[in-house]
Amino acid sequence: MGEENKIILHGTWASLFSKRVELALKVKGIPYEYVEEDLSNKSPLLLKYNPIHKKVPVLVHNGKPVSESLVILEYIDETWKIGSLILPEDPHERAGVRFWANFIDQHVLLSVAKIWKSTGEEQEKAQEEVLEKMRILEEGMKSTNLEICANDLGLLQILLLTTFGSFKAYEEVLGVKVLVQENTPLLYSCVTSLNELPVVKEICPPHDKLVALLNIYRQNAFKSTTN
Ligand SMILES: N[C@@H](CCC(=O)N[C@@H](CS)C(=O)NCC(=O)O)C(=O)O
Repeated sequence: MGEENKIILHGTWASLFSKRVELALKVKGIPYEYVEEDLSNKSPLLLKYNPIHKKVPVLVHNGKPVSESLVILEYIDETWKIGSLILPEDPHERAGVRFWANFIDQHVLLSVAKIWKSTGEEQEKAQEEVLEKMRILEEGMKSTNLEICANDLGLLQILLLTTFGSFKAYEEVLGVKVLVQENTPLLYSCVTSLNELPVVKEICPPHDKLVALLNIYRQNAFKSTTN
């Protein structure tokens, strides 16, 4: 890929949304330049490329920006017809994958965020909410015959991995489990086996570095709800 195909990703190393895009680019074998953003001091380029949300990730393809991780993943799939597909070809299957991707992106993540902002009984309630949504997800994926555990990294695998791949670090910081084998055996085995793929190991942040940062997030998230 030459200058006519210059790809730059603005992200941050611990962002699950940035990791979605990194994983998709790696799965497709697309070379890219990576710009690490400091979210406490966003670069003028990030503000220029994503003036509405001012968030990472932003993919810049030949100078043209694309924002919002799910939009970027579809853009990558449609632009580079190489490697494995992120979304299935069949329109009905695509619709099913998009439905569950939105469920993870909106409902599951919302409940996970509640765990970060609570303690004690409130946190237990939030954990049960996550576990319930995971059960719905597992049943839904089974009944729509979506191959969640295939070794190809499609959209749902990418979302599951980036949401729950670092579940051990989450548990260490939060003190409660977010991915429980007895609750959702299929999702648990899917995430743990995909975690072993070399391409996934490449983008995984080191456990101790992540735990240190998540501890800060946890303190800040908790502080902002008690102030
Ligand atoms: N819906 C967005 C979420 C992106 C997002 O929340 N990015 C965070 C980092 S994890 C961010 O840039 N936050 C900066 C801010 O809120 O100012 C996506 O899917 O790309």
